[in-house]
Amino acid sequence: MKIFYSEEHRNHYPPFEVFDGGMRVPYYENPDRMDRILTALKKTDWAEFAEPDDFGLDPILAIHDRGYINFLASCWDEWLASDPRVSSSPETEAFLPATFALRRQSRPTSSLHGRGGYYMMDLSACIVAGTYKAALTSANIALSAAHSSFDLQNSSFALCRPPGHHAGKDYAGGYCFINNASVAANWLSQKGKTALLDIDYHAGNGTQDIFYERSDVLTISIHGDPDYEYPHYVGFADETGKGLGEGLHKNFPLPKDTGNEGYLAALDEALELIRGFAPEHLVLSFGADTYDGDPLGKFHVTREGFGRIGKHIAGLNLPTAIIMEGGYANEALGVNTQTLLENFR
Ligand code: SP5
Ligand code: ZN
Repeated sequence: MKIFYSEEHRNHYPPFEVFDGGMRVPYYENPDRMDRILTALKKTDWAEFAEPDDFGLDPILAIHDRGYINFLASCWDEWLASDPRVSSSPETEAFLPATFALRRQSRPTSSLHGRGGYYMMDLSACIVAGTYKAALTSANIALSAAHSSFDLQNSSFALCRPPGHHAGKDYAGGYCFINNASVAANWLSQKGKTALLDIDYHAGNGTQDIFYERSDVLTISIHGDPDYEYPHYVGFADETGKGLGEGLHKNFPLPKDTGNEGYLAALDEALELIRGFAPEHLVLSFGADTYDGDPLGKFHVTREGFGRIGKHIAGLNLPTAIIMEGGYANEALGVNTQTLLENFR
């Protein structure tokens, strides 16, 4: 299996994020996650690593707002220039706004924080010097996997970092800046009917927003019910698409303590919907944070569960671009990812 990866992500490693209650904690979405996956995959006899190609900004601007991308591009330099405290010790700093545009107030304002609070949804998509380039490279990794899956009509793995599924047209959040899976699915949708299945523990709010009114891409997300879980406001069962996209989005909000059996029951329903849609391509947003031991999740999927999940999805027999999203139990991340991927060889 082709696995697209780049070392560029290492330059995106914010020194902290902020949890509910205002608590600064070490950034959960860290470079070690990639090392764990790399170590596991390098031991297999089927992983074929490749660098991503550079597809330029066009496929990204097909999904994201130009003002938002400009903000990502210049944010760090502006933050550095704005405050002597920041420029004197940049390695302990990250850009984060503390005032947010409530219910999408109508426009960003020109100051850095006036853009920050408009283009961000929370306090965990921290921007540092290497963030923009890492996010662009991550999108190129997803696009490379999509191209490869299309050209070879088989499955490929995009080892993306930072992840993408919480990022919308014009906002960052939940460790995500550019919606890698959406960029890939949008590219594939120009080649043929495409479905996007999101199995990260958290609702794929960004992906949902991006395709909500589109009829050419079926989007499905299986996740912790937003009634108790982040991202709190998106991912409910009654959100089914709008306009031309009505009926082409589906959420499976699941209760706390969902284990293998409960998870697979929802997954099988999702797979039936995908079969009914009859796509030519699948994009799989894969997060391993449904794992039993994940510090940010409340499900109990086991290693064996990831094997079964992979087997059921691979049973669709579709060329699949598998896009890495979350997963924070670093010690188990390599083996869980490998176990899922093994079904797609
Ligand atoms: C890509 C992805 O998986 N992003 C997830 C972002 C989740 N951020 C919010 C975390 C809320 C943590 N709640 C505290 C649980 C500590 N035990
Ligand atoms: Zn997640």
